[in-house]
Amino acid sequence: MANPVCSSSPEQLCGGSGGAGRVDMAAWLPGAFGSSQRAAGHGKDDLKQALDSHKHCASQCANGGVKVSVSGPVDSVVRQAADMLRRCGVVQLPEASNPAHVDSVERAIAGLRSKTKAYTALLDEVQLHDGRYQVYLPFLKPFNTLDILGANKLVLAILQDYFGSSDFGIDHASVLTAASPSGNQSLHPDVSYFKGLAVSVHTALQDITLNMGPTYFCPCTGEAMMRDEWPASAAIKMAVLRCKECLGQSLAPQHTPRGTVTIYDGAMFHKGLGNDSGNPRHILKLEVGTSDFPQRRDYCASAPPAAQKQVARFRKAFGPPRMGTVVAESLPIKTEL
Ligand SMILES: O=C(O)CCC(=O)C(=O)O
Repeated sequence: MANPVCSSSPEQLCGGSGGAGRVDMAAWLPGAFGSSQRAAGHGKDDLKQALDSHKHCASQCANGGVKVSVSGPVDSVVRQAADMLRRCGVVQLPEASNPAHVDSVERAIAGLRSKTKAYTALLDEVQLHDGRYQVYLPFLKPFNTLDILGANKLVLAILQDYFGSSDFGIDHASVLTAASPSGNQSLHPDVSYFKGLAVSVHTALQDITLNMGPTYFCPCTGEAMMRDEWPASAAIKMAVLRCKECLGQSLAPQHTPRGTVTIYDGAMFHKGLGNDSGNPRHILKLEVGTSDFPQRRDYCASAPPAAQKQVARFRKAFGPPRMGTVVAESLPIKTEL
């Protein structure tokens, strides 16, 4: 039998209580919209307003796009990018990584691939599904600088603005590959908690077209930290999980030029689309979390032991309070796995 939440239009989700195919989400999340009396009476109005505002936000982000040009005064670029990330959950910075830089990243990855034993030890074919895999990067030259991982000064300043007063540090770094063919993933957040705890920084290592299955986003999703906004954002999250589709407009970039840096909050719903282009899609993936969140989340628990060892080295070098940006230069650099 069809799930009543998903067989309802988003309007119906908010519109009724108990009619066929209609679900009163205020009743569905008892107490979420204030006192129980209020939830029974007016909670659905609050939710209707929140859903309208969510849909408006998603349309603005999907139609207006989430790109911020990196040219112009740095302070203004940083502010615009962090604002876009807060508002839409995702921001794209075309040309944040220049062609020469992407060339050097590619050379370094080719070097790693040529060391078959080390590459195989760092390969993870378990955590990413539907034809995707990742190779964790070793904490070795040239991967042991933030710049090569996609966190140049501009990206660091955006992260600093986004995380505000919270400390933040690296979670892990890998190269994600979506082979061709690879399937359409199901929508998921990377972290099942609130916004503002973890972000992904993806650098496109090639021009990514729609048939290469770019990352697809449900803009403006993710649980809010603010007490007033939390119930509605949690209800929307539950509805997306049940419906397996964005409630508002989705965003699938038609073309992501090589060198584009995409930053998104891990609480936002997203998925990799299917790749039937005949070419693999490669992304440099850097994940960053606040304070001890990377340890608590423990994303790498099922990664190969050699990968876990490298992740620990990255976390030690690029940990809180500001991704090791003060101490990184003085660290001894190991040259072997
Ligand atoms: O771009 C993709 O293939 C999706 C990546 C993804 O979902 C993830 O890294 O969590």
